[in-house]
Amino acid sequence: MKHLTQWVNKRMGFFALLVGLIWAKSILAYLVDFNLGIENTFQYFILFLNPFATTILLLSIALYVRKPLHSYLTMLVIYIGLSVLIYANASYYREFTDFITINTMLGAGAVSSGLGESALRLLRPHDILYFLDVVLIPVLLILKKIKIDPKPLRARVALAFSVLGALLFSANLSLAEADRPQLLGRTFSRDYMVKYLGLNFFTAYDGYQTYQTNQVRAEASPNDLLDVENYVDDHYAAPDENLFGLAEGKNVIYIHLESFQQFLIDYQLTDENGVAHTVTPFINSLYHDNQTFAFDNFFHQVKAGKTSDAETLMENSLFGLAQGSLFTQLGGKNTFEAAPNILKQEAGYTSAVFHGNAGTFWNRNETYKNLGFDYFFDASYYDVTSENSFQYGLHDKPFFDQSVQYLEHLQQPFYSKFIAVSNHYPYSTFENDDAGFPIADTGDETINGYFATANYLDTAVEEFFNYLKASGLYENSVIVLYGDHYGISDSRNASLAELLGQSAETWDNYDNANLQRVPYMIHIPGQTGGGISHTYGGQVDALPTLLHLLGVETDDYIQLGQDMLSPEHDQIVAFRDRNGFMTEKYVYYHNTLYYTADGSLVPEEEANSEQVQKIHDAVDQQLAVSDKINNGDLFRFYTDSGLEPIEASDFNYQNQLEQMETIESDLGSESTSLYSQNGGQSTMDLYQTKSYQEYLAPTTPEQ
Ligand code: GP9
Ligand code: MN
Repeated sequence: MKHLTQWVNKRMGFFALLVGLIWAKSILAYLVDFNLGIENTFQYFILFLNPFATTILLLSIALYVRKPLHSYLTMLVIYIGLSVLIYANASYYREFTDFITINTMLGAGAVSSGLGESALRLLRPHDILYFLDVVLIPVLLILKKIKIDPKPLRARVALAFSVLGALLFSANLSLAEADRPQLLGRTFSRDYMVKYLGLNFFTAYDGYQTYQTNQVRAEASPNDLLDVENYVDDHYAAPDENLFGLAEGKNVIYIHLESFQQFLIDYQLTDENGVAHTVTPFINSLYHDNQTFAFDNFFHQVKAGKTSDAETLMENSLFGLAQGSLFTQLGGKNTFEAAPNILKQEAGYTSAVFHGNAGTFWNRNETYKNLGFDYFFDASYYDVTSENSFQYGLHDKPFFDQSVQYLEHLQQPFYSKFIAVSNHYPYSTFENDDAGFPIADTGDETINGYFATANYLDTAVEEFFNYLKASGLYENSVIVLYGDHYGISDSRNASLAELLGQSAETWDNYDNANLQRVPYMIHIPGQTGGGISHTYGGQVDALPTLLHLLGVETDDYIQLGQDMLSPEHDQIVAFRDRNGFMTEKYVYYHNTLYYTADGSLVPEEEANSEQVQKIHDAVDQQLAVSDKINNGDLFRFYTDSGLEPIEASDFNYQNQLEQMETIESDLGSESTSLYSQNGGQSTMDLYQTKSYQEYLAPTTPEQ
C-alpha cells in the first residue's frame, strides 16, 4: 500500500493511474454498454489494447508541461474530457445503438430540449463507476492524499511516452487491418471503428470526416448533378396507369404514427388473467379496409435523425445523413424540392404541419420553411399543461382535438401532416383516466409500456377520423398513415422475443432486421380497389407513390424512391444504417447476409456472387447519390423541374390563425376552407374525445 501511495505521488505514477482509469472505463463501456460484436480472442486482444494508445498519446501532452500544478491540471482536464466522452457515448448508445459523432454534438442543442427526462431513464446503476473516480481524484489531490510531484519530467521522458503512444497506435492499427482489411479506407461502420481503434480515435477521425463534408458543399458544382440525374432517370419507375390520379385534387392528411412498428398491427396483448387485448383495433380496421392501399413489407430507413429522418424521406424521397440529422445540420441551409412546394406549384395546395412540441425540436421551425410548408402549428398554438403533456409535447388526444381549430381554416386542397408523439420512448404509463390498458410483463419497462401508449395513439387516431367524417373532410381527403421508425431498439429486442412467440436465446440480427417494418397505409375513401400489397419498399418510396396517386408526374423531379404501386418497383430496400438491405430474397443486417424466407445464413459463395453484389451496389449507390445531393446542396443548381425556388423568408409561423382568416376574407365566397364552406361556423364542436376509462364505462341508458 505504501509503495502504491509513493508511486502515485510521483508524476509518472499519477499519469499511469489516469491511463489505467480511462482504460478500465473504456473497457466497461465496450463490454457492458456497447454491443460491439466481438467474435474471437484476437478481437478481444485488440479491444483491450486500443484504449491505451490514444490515452497515453493524449495524456503525454501534460508531461511536457514543467510547472507541477499546470502539468497536473492539464492531465486532469484531458482525463475528465475522456471520461465525459466515454460516459456520453455509453448513455447515447442505450437509445440509439450508435456512437456520438461530431455532427451529433454540433446539432445537440436542437434535440436536447426534450431529452432531459429520457436521459434520466437511460441511467444504469453501474454508471456510478463512470463518475466515481472523476470526483475522487480531484478530492484526493485537494486533500493532499495524492501529492503533486514537484519534480518535472525530462522532455526526453515525455517524448518517450508520446512515442510509445504512437507506436502502440500503429501496432493497434496493423492488428486491426490484419483482422479487417481496409478498415479506415471504407469505414464500414462506427461499431467497427470503436471495436478496433477505440472511442477516442473514432471521435477524432469523425471530426476529420465532418470537416471534409463541409468542404464537399463548398466544392460542389452544377456538374455534380449529371451523375445524380443519370441515376434518377435509370431508377425511375413509371406509375401504374390504372392508379395514376386516383386521388387527384384530394386533401392529403398524413398521420405520423410515432415509433410505431408493423408488429403492432393485429397484435393482441395478453394480460395477467390471460385475457387478450387488441392493441390497435382502429388502425387494424384501416389496414384491412379495401379502401386502404396497405403494405406489409414496408421499412423505415432512418438513422440517428429518427423522426426527422423519416420526415426527410417522406417529404423529399431523399435519405437522411449518414451521421446525425439532416434537419438539424442542413435543414436551415439547403435548397429542397419537397412535397409541399411541388404540390403548391403543380396543383395549388396549401400546406401545414401540426405538432404539439417546441418548434425548435429537430430544427423544424427552420427546415419546414425550406421544404415549403405554409404553416407550422407547434406547441405554442396548443394549450399544453403539465397534465396533458410529457417531455415530447402534447398528448395525442388533445393534440388532434385542438388541431381542428386551425385545420378548418386551411384552404383546400391542403397537404397536411399531423405528428403524433405519445407513443414515444420511454412509453411511460398514463397516470390519469387514460390509464388502464394492460402493461406487458417483460423485464424491460420500456417494452412493457409500449402497448398501452400504442393503444392510446390508436384511439386518438380513431377520434380524429370520427371528426373527419362528421365534418365532411373525410370524403375529400386521402389519409396516409406511416410509422416513423422502430419503437423498441435492437438492444431491447431479445426481451421482446417472447411476446412475439419467439425465444430470446435464438433471437438474432435477422429478427432485428425484420422488426424494422413499419406501417404504410394510404386510405382513399370511396376507392375500393385497395388491399395489402407485399411489395418490398421503404420510406424513400412514399413521395413518388403519393404524387402519382394525386396525378402528379414525377419524372422531372429528383426523387430517389420508386412508386410502391408501380409494377416497375425493384423491391430493394436500403437501410441507412450500415448499408444494410432487405429484398424478397436476402436480408443484410449488421454485416451478415441471411435468406429472407427463413433467416438461415447465406453460404459464402452465394454471398459473394454477382447477384448479391448487384444489390450491395444498388444500395450503396442510392445512399451515395442521396449524400451527394444533400452534402453538396445540389438542388440549388437544379432547374429542370421548373419549380420556382423557395424563399424561406416568405413564411412566417407567427399569428397563423390571423393569416388564414385574412386569406378567407380576401377570397370571400371563393374561400375553400372548411370553415368558409360551413358558412363561417366552426366545426370544433364535432370533435368527440374520451379517456380510456370513459370508453370502458358502460354508457348510461337514455332516459
Ligand atoms: C419530437 C418528436 C420525437 O418532436 O418528433 O422525435 P424522435 O425522438 O422520435 O426522433
Ligand atoms: Mn420518432
